Amino acid sequence: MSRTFPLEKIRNIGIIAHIDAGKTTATEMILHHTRRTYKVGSVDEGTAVMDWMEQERERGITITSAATTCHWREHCINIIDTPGHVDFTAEVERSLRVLDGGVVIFDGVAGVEAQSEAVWRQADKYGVARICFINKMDRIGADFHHTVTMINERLRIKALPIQLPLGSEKLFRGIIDLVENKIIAFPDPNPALIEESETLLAKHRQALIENLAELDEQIMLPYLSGQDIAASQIKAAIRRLTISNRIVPVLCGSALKDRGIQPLLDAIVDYLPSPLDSPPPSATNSKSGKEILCLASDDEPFSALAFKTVSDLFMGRLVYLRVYSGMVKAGAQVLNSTTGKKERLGKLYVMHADHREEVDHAETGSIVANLGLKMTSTGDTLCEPTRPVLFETIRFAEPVLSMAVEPKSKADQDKLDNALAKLAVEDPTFKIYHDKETGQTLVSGMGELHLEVLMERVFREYSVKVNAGKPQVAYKETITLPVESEGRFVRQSGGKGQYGHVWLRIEPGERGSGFEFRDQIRSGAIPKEFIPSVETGVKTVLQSGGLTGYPVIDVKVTLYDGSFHEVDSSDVAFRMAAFMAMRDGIDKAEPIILEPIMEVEITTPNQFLGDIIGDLNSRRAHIESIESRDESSAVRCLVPLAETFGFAGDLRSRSQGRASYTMHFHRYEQLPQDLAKQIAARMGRSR
Ligand SMILES: Nc1nc2c(ncn2[C@@H]2O[C@H](COP(=O)(O)OP(=O)(O)OP(=O)(O)O)[C@@H](O)[C@H]2O)c(=O)[nH]1
Ligand SMILES: [Mg+2]
Repeated sequence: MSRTFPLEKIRNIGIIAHIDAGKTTATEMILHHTRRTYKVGSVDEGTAVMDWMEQERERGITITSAATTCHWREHCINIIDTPGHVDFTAEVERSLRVLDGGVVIFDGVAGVEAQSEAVWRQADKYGVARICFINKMDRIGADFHHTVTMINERLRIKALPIQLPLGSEKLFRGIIDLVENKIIAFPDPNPALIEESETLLAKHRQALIENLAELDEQIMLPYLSGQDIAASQIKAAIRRLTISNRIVPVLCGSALKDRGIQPLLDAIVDYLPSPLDSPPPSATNSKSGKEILCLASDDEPFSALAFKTVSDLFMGRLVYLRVYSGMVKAGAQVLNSTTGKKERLGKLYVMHADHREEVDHAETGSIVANLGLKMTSTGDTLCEPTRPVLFETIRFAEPVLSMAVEPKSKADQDKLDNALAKLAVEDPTFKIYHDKETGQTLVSGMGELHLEVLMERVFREYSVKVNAGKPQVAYKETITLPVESEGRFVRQSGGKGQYGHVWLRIEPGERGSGFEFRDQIRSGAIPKEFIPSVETGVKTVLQSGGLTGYPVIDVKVTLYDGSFHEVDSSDVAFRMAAFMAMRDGIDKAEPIILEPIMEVEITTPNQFLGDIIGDLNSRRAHIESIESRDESSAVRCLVPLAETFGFAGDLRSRSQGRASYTMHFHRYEQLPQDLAKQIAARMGRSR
């Protein structure tokens, strides 16, 4: 097996941004220029190749991240186009986890919008190197410099323009390339503009070199000694600084008008990292727990992370993999080190949105899909059985909204359960609960659009008509006091008895930390084989909830003591003992109810501002900032999700339809006492 492309010529990149910034339009243009497609796909006409799903084409938005591969200047670029709508944040999370670089797209009129900031933080978490593309320079109100300032201020990164727009709006006539020291004029350039741009070029190129000299020694030395600095030296410095996340180069253009796309492709190749430039992912030996250095090389043993699964009604289950080391052949046997089970890889494919191109092997740095893995889920590591390496799994946000669903026809209950289960496997932010007391099926997700899209899929893909209740806030519980709690499950009724006994330390975790389980049994007080059952018992209680029945989150549980019986101990007995210890423990640990708080950003003409602020105040909003620019203002605030129902309609009527807003999940916070009491009274269950 030999490589088609040397590793240093691979780029794994994501296109990320706020909704409607132009990610899919830019990706379609990239596919066109790299001759992957001959006809340019259009979001507006419902022909975008990357937005292949029926609902994406009808709604004109991206819902699911789509992968594709193209070639530019003898490099192989694997691209994932992600959705911008906040409800589909899991698609961005899983993509960023496996990518080396990102192209962040901004709408040149709106600048840095709320969701751009959110995806920026997600990329920070994974250390993904980025370049910025200020899009829509053809639109009225487009302002390159204002957007650069916003990137510097809001995203707290040094944004370094390596291009300037030549004119803007209707007069967007070209791009000034500060690195190559040239002007790229579009057809029909304006001579006066070109003349003016020569002065701009000289001034801003000097500023670029000064900025680089401050940050990079290899530019500083020739700069101080007054030497000329070649474009190749500038490029090398920008590459070093981008890969180490010290700057972001900023480019501009108009994806819709096909302006600036080729320079963008050049920048992807020139400045974004290859798999060799990215630090090896943190990995441990799944048997010994010791750290492993997993180098990006075909000569290393195979390792890969499963980051997405898709159920195809006809084909079966596709599992997307990012290969971190080694090579693997289709059909090979691999170890799933997360589950500890061996599995056989079926066929391997390179994906092009929903089209597959079969390949016989996958090499280091590649992104492929597999058909044949039955027991591998998102976040699992696959590897060569002789080197059982385990990568960190992917953490997804907790769903914030839930609603009751039932089939329109009772006969469809099994079909509905099956459809929901399949969708929940694909989407880790979509969860299903069966409420034993009411017999209802509850589904929860990231927002109204998320749940609506999924219920539509249940109908279109699984042919089940669904009655859905009104979306409700998905409250959570957590604890506020550390406690120690004992659980003993001992039964002696003739024959073989039951014996399980645990001591748990239950502590509050940081907000957003989820659940952590630690095993501190050292002296063999409980045999190793029963520890997973203790964890299962703990999780059961967290799922079924504390005082109100809402799931308990942000808890650290340590198993530190207990005892066992040679004959009577069993998995069930330890699960029950853990269950009892947790139930008691949570009661003693002063549980509280948490509610989801949303970050809302509203843009409104100034004359409606007062009225809108009044409305926000009545919704328990906390106003963080109000920024005014020309005739309009941008309000950023935090509002409990429970108070946002009907907000869209109110905003429309208070502003004659001229205000707009975006909203995304911020964090869980304690519900005020009076409201908590009401909910506890409504939901409280007797034990
Ligand atoms: N004027 C102008 N409109 C653009 C440009 N790029 C994209 N658009 C338009 O902006 C809208 C959104 O474009 P998309 O490419 O779907 O944006 P997206 O970022 O993929 O959106 P999501 O995937 O839903 O987050 C479409 O109507 C495009 O035609 C541009 O450069 N100029
Ligand atoms: Mg899109």
